[in-house]
Amino acid sequence: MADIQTTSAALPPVIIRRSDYRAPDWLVPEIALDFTLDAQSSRVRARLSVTRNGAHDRPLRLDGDGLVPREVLVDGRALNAADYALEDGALVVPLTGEKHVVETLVDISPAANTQLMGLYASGGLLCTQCEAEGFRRITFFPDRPDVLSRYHVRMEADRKLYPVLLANGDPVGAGELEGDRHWAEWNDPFPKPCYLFAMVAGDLACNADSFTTLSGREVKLGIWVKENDLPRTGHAMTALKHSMAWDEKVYGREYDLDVFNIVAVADFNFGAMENKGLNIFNSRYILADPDTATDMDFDAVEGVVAHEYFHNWSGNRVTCRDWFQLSLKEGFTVFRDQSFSADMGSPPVKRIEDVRALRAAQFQEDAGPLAHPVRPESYMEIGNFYTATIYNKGAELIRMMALMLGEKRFRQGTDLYFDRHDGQAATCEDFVRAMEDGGDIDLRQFRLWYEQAGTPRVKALLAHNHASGEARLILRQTIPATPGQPVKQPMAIPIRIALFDRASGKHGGDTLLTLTQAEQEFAFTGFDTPPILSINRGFSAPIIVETERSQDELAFLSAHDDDPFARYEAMQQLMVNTLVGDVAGHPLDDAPVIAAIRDTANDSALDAAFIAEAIRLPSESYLGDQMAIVDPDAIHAARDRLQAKIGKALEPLWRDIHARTEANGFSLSPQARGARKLRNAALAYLAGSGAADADDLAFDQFDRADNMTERQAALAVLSNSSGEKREIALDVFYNRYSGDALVLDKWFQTQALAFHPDIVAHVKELAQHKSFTLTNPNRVRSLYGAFAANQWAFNHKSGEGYRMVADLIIALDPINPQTAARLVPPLGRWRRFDVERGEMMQNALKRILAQPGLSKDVTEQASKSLA
Ligand code: 0A1
Ligand code: ZN
Repeated sequence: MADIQTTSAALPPVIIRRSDYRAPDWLVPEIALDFTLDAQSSRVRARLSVTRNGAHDRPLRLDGDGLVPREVLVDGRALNAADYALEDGALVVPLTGEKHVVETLVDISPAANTQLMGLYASGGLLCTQCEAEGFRRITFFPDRPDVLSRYHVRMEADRKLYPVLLANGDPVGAGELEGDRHWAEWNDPFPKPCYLFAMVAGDLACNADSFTTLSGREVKLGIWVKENDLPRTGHAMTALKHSMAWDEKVYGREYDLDVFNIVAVADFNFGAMENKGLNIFNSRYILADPDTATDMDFDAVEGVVAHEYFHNWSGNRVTCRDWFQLSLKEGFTVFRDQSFSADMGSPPVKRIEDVRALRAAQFQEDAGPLAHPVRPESYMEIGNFYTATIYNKGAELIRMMALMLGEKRFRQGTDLYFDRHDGQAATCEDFVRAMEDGGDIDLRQFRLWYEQAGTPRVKALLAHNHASGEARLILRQTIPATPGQPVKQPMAIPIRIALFDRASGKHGGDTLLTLTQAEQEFAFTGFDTPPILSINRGFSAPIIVETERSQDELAFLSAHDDDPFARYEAMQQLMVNTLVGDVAGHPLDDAPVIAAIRDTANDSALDAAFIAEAIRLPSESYLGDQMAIVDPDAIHAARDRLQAKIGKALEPLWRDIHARTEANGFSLSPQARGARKLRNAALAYLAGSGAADADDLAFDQFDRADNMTERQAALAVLSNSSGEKREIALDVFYNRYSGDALVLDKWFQTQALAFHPDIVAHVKELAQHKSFTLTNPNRVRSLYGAFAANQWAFNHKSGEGYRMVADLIIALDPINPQTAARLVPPLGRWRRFDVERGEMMQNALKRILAQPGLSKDVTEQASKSLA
């Protein structure tokens, strides 16, 4: 059966509201699923035990998307078509009793499913993706997270094509059938919502291992991949075992089934999926070895494996009542995976990376037409709400509560949360209440963080009185208007500060202030001279801080702040001031920036990874975020100029670093990784300096590297260059890795992120390249996602960038609306640019909206972006 799209822009968009929540009319305590699998046409028989929930006379409504019922039976009796109805794809069955068994039979086509939601085919595998609303593309069911069922699954398939048959829970039987077919049965004892259902059939090899839980139960672990990929699964397996041990130690959470399986698939809309006992991953978050994965990729594998594993408690054992509560599982789980990764590596560097990601994605979202609260009030298509706000800002909310409570009381709160809500579909409010009850804190005002969108701005003014030795800190908060929320109330904002004495370079202690009013004053005594303010240390709150600190004061903090995040932040601010001054035509002296970079790079007490972070220039898009109207060309030019100056002024230092960080053999140790990061930063500054031999140095690094971290960084440097080595390196790279999809993605991505005068033409050519395809989301993102993130290139004054991305969205929408919709937000930033660019972006959005049969996904994003 074809991949029917049942919803289209032709119908008036249905808006789902949080305030409309109503408990389900019917519950489904048990479901038995019977699959006869085939790529072209699979048969699905579902047997649902349903019970009426409360006193009402409403019929049973089973969601469906593109399904045609071949049979419908109630308590074993076949119904005629006149006995049930189909409404918007859903099957509506009138029932008279309190309990019934309802059976349906449908045929679906995995091979025709290009949306990658429901049951689909990927490189010879059959696999599922059900979150958020994919289960309704497999069978008729109340597809909402507050209907929890026990699943019994039988799978039958060709034995040669699909020798491995996996589903949630524990395996309970398997056997051979005639005609070279076989079957397997799986049973999941934990009631779960249907978005956590999963099944995989394919020819897979297994990296098998085991883990003994705290209470001594042995869990069989399996990472299932294509045979060739087995050698690249070791890092993921180590990460899994570390995650299991960490969750026991830090949260007291043990794994609960006898098996835990992970499958890697090449075609996947998002990162990975936490299906109970059977996580399904985008292969880019499983496969890693030094030759094909960068250090960042290794970290991403570790972080995503942990994230999905942690969902077993924060998401599966305690799930969400409705999709407005998505951040209940996602914010908390991101906070858990961030804490885990910090514990596995360097906490300061991890915090810097996380804040950079938050600012790049979430702050921009919060400042634009798609801004929404961490707990949204309404949506058209839930697939559009897997956002940086739900995930990353949601994690910051949990982090703030953890900070205010302290380690012990936060743990009391989470223990209470898991105890109270185990086996339930809960709400964000339930989480906050557990923090209050378990941690003994009043979070009444804090709840506004869940309700109000927009990044709070806090203005800090520090006044000093010589006579009294008093320093007064005045903090003023404002929260900008966002769509549907013109007026905001002051929030409870935890801000860590320290006041430094200029002479000693020290401070008298770190203080946690909680700002609760629009304006508040805090007094500190004992300062003979005006102290220097270190504020929002550790990035204690997800806010924008505005201070009046001079370049001298920032330089002081760049050298003395003992909070690594604040020290990094001071360096960044120093550079931002210089660059924004240049763009605005009020250039500042760049000597303090150059001196701070030199001193940081030479500070032997600092580790190399931190140095590499601290000396890095702010991104062009972060600089744009600091301006009222973004001028992409001026920003690009100013950043180039400063990079060249730093490169030239410190050329011997960069040469020295580059030479002395060359490793003799590969290692994944923190020292070796730090050295690579610093080496790549030095190479970038050398290239920026315009040194005559920069391309040669880059090519040499590219050629000799025994790891992808150095090879890709060198390729990135060469991609910016107009010299002859550029093409040579790109060809060598392509030919070497043309058989490896994940590395080819890097080839596309590196070029799309480049600063090359012909970048727009390059991306156009790449879109026509024989290795480019619209059917693989990783490939689409590696070219168009990267290009749209390249501020200078995407916002080319010709408008070519906007046109190309709009064309892509239009072409991709009928194939994969979810992935197409995720490329819309860059076009929605039109208010941030000059009138000419703004008009071209709006025209691109209008052109998209004018397409007949546009998906609900793209319709929602494009219409909100224009508003
Ligand atoms: N719950 C997953 C995210 C996810 C959501 C939707 C998907 O559909 C394509 C896939 C994954 C997570 O947070 O990891
Ligand atoms: Zn998640």
